[in-house]
This record gives sequence, C-alpha cells and structure tokens, in this order.
Amino acid sequence: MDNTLFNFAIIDSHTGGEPTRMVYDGFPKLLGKTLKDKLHDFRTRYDHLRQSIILEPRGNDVLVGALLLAPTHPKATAAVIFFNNTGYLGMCGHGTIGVIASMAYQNKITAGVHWLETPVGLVKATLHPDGSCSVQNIPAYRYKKQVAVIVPEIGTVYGDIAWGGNWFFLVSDHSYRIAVDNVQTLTQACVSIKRALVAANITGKDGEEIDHIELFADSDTPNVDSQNFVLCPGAAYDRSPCGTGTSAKLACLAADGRLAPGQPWHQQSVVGSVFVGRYQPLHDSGDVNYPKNTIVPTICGHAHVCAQTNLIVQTDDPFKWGITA
Ligand code: PYC
Repeated sequence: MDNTLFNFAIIDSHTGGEPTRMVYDGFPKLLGKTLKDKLHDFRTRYDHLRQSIILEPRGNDVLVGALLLAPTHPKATAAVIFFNNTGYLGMCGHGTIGVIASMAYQNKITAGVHWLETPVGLVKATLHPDGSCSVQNIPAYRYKKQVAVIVPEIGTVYGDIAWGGNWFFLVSDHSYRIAVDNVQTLTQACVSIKRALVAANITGKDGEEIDHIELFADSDTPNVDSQNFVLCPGAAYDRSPCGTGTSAKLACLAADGRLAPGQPWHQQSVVGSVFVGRYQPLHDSGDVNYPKNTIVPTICGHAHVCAQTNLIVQTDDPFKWGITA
C-alpha cells in the first residue's frame, strides 16, 4: 500500500560549508499574487511542511531550506522563499548561491545573469563559468553605531545594528577566540547577546527583531581581511561567512569610511571558507526607507551540490512533521 502523503524533490548543496536544501517539486500550490502573499500562505497553512523538510529525521538544525517557485516579477528567473528550523529568512546569501548552483546542476540555467525574487526584493545573481556566483544583494545599511547592551553572562557589549537582508548585531570588541574548536562557547555568547537585545528591547528599524549575531576577529590567513562567527535564528551557526552578514559588515565599513566602493573585502567564516564582498553606494534610490549611507553589496562565493533526492512523508509516520521540542 502506498501511504505517501508528500514527496518533495530536493537538491542539497553547501556554500562554503553551509547547507541549502532546494525544494523544486512536490510542495502544495501557494496562494497569493505577490511573493510576500505566498510567504504568508506558507507560514499560515504549511508551517508543518517547513518542519518536515528541515527538522530531524529528514533534516537538521543547520539546514536552510529554499522553496523554488515560479516568479511573480517579470524580470526574475525564479522566486525563492528561504526558511530554517525556526521560521523564515528575508534573504539568504549563501542560500542564493546554493540555489543558483542547484539550478545549474539541473541545466535550468547556464553562466550569466539571473534575477531571483525573494520576499525582501529582487537579487541579481551572476553565475560565473568557474561555478562561483556573485550575488548583488538588496540594499544594506547601518542603522545604529556602537549600541551598548548589558549581557548578564558577559557584561556590557557594544555592537553596530545593520540590515543586510536580515538584521544583524555586529560585535568586533570582544575577547572570544573565533575558531572551529570553540563554536560551543561562541554559540553560548551569541545566544546570551541575542537574549539581552530582546530583553532590552533593542531592535532593528520598525521594531524588527535582531535575529543574527555576528562576532569578528582578525584572520591568520594571508589576504583575508576578517574572520566571523554568525549565529543564525534558532541557535545554529553559519558555516559560511554569511552573505547577508557580510553585506551588513560592508555597510558598516562603508559608513565608517574604512572600505572604498569597489574595493574587495575577504570575509572568512569560522570554518575557513571565504566570501569576497564589494559594494557601490546606493545613489538616490528615491526610497525614503534607505538612509544616506546605504550601499548595494555584492558577495561572491562557491556552492557545491551534494545530493539530489526525494523526501518522503508517510501518513502513519509519527515524526512526519519533524521532531519538535
Ligand atoms: O548567507 O545570508 C546568508 C545566511 C543567512 C542565514 C544563514 N546564511
């Protein structure tokens, strides 16, 4: 007897170590005219499918899901909704690079420019002949400089609040060693900082939660400008240097006059992978939501495909919607 309830066709990839699971078939039709409407439908009617695709036993807390949809914007090749173990991401840099690599693997696209529609705007992805991908992200900006937050477990921590497609708290002044054998301590520190930001009601613009914490240090690797540790929503850390986090970093560097337009910034992750970021100033977008120092960041990285398979959800599986706390 076939008791298959859902059969999702997926491609798994990783971008600098950070996994992306692209779902390209088997998901119910989402209602709505815009991608934001479709995200709302996903969130309200199908959140159990997010859990089924991402959580154990079919997935794990590190995975970022990418639901591939037909675009609603005439310029876009595809639309994508990113999600993880706790909810939904506005944009995802490593995920965009993973989606482009996965679509190329399927021969859906070739080297060149491809626009992807995300719930927070259009991003321009350029697939290069060597398989790397540059993502021109949505505009990024620093919202507040050196905000103090009292973290009970640590003391007073200062960080910049910046938007890079998600909200980030960027901390350079700290005593933590950024190394892959220290991720437990780094995770605990960032969880404490995130909790303290919530308790102090320190938010992004319009009261949005700052759900990514980013620690920086110098790197020992030649020609690398900085190493980071990025805590994602849900307490998993980013194995890649984080595309939206690197965008937020570029916005802070630009605002401080520490990086010129077009100059490369080599951002290394805690596991050693590197993204190269550059920016151009956003000249008079006419959008009042963007402050004077807003930039348009471009992040270049490389994704590799790891698996192409189907996720099966059977009617009588007690863990068909994942293992939840
Ligand atoms: O690359 O933007 C990114 C990202 C966000 C969360 C995990 N990766």
